[in-house]
Amino acid sequence: MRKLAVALGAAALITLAVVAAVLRTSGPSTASASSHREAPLISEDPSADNTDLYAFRSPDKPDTLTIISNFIPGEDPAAGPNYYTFSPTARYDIYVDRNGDGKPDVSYYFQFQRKTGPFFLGDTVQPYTVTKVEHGKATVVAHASTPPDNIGPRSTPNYHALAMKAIAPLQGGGQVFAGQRDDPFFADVGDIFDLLAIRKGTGDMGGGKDFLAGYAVHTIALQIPISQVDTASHAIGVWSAADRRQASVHGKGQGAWVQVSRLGNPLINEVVIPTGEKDLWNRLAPWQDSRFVKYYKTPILAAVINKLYKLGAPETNRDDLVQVLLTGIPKVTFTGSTPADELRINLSTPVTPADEASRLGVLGGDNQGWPNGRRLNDDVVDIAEQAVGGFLLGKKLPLGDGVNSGDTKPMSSFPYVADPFSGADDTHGEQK
Ligand SMILES: [Ca+2]
Ligand SMILES: [Ca+2]
Ligand SMILES: [Ca+2]
Ligand SMILES: [Ca+2]
Repeated sequence: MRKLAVALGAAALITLAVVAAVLRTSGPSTASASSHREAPLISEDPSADNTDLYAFRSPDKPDTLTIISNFIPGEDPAAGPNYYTFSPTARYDIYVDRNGDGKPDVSYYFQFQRKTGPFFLGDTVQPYTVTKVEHGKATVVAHASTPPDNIGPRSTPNYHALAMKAIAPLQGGGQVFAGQRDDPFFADVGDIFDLLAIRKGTGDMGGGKDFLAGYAVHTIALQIPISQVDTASHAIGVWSAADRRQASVHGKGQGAWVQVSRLGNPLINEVVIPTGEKDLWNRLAPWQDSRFVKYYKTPILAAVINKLYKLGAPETNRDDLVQVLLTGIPKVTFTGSTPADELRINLSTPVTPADEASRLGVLGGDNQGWPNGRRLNDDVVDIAEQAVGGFLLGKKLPLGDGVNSGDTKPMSSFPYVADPFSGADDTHGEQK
């Protein structure tokens, strides 16, 4: 790893800068973001590509946990007539680990159908089932339908009301939503992949461009009573994945499910895992993450920051990153000694009122927010850059990408993620 970092000389930097410049002109559909198109194989299968995962105590219902898992990167709302849908041949998964072993104790599986549309149009309303597996027992806990994609005022009038009608109850308590939403992730993608090129100062002074503005994703949102997943320490881990079936060689029956994408903490496969292992990482489960610990201990991102800005970010022995990202913050999100990439959250941390929340979460003196869960407004790019810069070791560098919030405001109630822009509006990544 160290060798690799040193080998990243000026020529490599220039090459990457050129790549970033190309990305900048072509928009998020070809660019990368939190976990949008981050690995070679999954970038060929966008409908099964996890983009971002969020987990937070619901601000309006603090006795519930909301988990939001987004898929399908860079949806241009105007991309008809076969608009974006969940894949009917994929299985979308949300996993909860209650005992810190990197294996699921409660699993939710989402499977969607696709209907034939009228005229030359696709029908984007998708019936789906939610299956909960716990103690080896599978129960269907919801039959529901997505709203249509936000096509325009003639096809999908009163879009907000249409979308809200698609919220469905979960058997046993809680609710569920699945369908197109605005991508809540915000980042100056061009800059990040220009090796943290920063448009202004060291990055925490604004001036960035949100490359996800105007683009949508497909959201799966679950809201469940905390009592169903709580533990003695109140710390749990969450991750999400997508599976496809293996081909059946006998031509009958169905092959086994194979995981093709996963996501726990933001930006892991993106900037921690080296390119040659990104496809492997997507196929493995959190309990298998010990093989990747070395990349957290000696993060290439720190080497790159130093190369570019000579900021003296610690490049080796980063047990602080191993702790925060793989086993949890001591006394807050610690789930045990098994290194596992999970989005950890302490379910007893009180909800921070919206006007007191910091976009920098725990790094900004707010007890909620990534890496204690992740809220829609958390500025994970700035948090990640500052953490890699050595924040937890006392080296507080004002790093960031200059984009401090998204182009839409989260809703105050479930499913919280804002309505997508309509295809007819055709915003194409314009700044709002
Ligand atoms: Ca991904
Ligand atoms: Ca477990
Ligand atoms: Ca957005
Ligand atoms: Ca930012």
